[in-house]
Amino acid sequence: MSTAAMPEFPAGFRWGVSTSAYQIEGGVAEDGRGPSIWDTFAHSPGRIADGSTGDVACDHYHRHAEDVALMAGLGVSAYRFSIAWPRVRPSGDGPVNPSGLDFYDRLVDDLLAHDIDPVATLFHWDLPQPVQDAGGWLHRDTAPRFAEYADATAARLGDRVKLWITLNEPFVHMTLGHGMGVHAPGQLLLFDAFPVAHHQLLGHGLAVAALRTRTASPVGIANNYSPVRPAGQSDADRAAAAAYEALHNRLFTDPLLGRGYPDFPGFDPAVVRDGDLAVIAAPIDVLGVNYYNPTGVRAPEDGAPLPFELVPLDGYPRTAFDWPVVPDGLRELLGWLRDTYGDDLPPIQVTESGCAYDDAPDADGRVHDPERIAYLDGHLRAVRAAIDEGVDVTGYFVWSLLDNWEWAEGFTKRFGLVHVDFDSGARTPKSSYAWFRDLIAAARRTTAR
Ligand code: IFM
Repeated sequence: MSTAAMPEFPAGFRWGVSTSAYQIEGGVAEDGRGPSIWDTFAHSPGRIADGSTGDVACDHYHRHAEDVALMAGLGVSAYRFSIAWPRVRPSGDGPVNPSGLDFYDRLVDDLLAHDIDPVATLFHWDLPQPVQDAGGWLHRDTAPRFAEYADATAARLGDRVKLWITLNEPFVHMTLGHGMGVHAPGQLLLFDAFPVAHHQLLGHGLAVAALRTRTASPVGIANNYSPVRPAGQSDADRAAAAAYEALHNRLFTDPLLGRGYPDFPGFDPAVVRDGDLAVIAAPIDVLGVNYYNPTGVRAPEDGAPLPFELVPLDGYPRTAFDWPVVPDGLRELLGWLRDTYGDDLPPIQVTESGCAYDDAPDADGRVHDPERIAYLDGHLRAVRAAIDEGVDVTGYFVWSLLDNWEWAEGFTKRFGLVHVDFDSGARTPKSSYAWFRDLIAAARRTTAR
């Protein structure tokens, strides 16, 4: 970790933390919430590493006031949470459930009372099970259903949410959920999962239009990106890297920013109807960027089903997820976005950045996580360097406020600034929490000068 002072950030830079509904809320059967695909998946034997579910998770549904107090203690200016579609419209297309919205109404008011901007994500993978039963994102009708849910949510919260994010990481939901079957809904369709990309994007575009009628707040989407590193300089390795870049980094961003779909082997344009691309390219105010690590890629063996093969990137420290820690990859990525999309690129907020380590309380009950401090320090310096290089980055959200339920990994991966005892629910701020608190306080002092 650098010993140099953290460089100053621009005035108004948004300091935040991120979470998502199914990963922290629990309360899955309360106040009219219906089942989501993640309830179904987590309760299916063999799907989750430790056999756990999100039934209770961090019990945030009941402990939200304590969690907002933790955020206030941290001094963040924004909190990015997600709204559970199955709380708001449990059947997907039936009546809106006002009790479900009550929960978010209280949360938003509490955040505002603590001077924290509510940043709401509308879809972080917890599709109502009835929508899945009707075809889910493979089916075009899910797009207007999503826009109706967005409309109902913004009708209630549109006057107070300060930034709307339509979808979180639609690439991950397509590939892990529908291509490879390791996330809900557990489908193993490989390239036949592409309609999931198009229908999510169509849902995004329709939701943007709905949100614009309900709120004057900015609207965006959160994509995850990974700078692609070819294993060698051969034409074959470079072609493989370009194919992976089209899939991971451009499939969801080219059409959003008005460029249509990139060329990608296997992409079936038959699902794209006249007018869809214009809906998808509705102007957005913010591009959310989730970054964790770069990806190494080489040419596949002859006859392999994919046009690339992923290879480990050696020579870097690794997180508990075995992900390489490459802070400069974030600077590289932000520059790539600026160079690739130029004037079409809206201002960026880094909507997720963080790391998992096996953090545990010591004999005194304190949780020391120096690796996370080094990780965040490095990634914030990378953001600052990108700003110096001319990229318009206006915020940074740590993933995550709390240790939480990490999807197929269950409770085995801890990403929080705050340790959570998953038996008792007790929260213990880690040393990274104090570090981030002090960093925000110092940034506020310098930008207030
Ligand atoms: O926990 C996830 C989050 O839900 C989406 N982005 C990546 C995080 C870490 O895996």
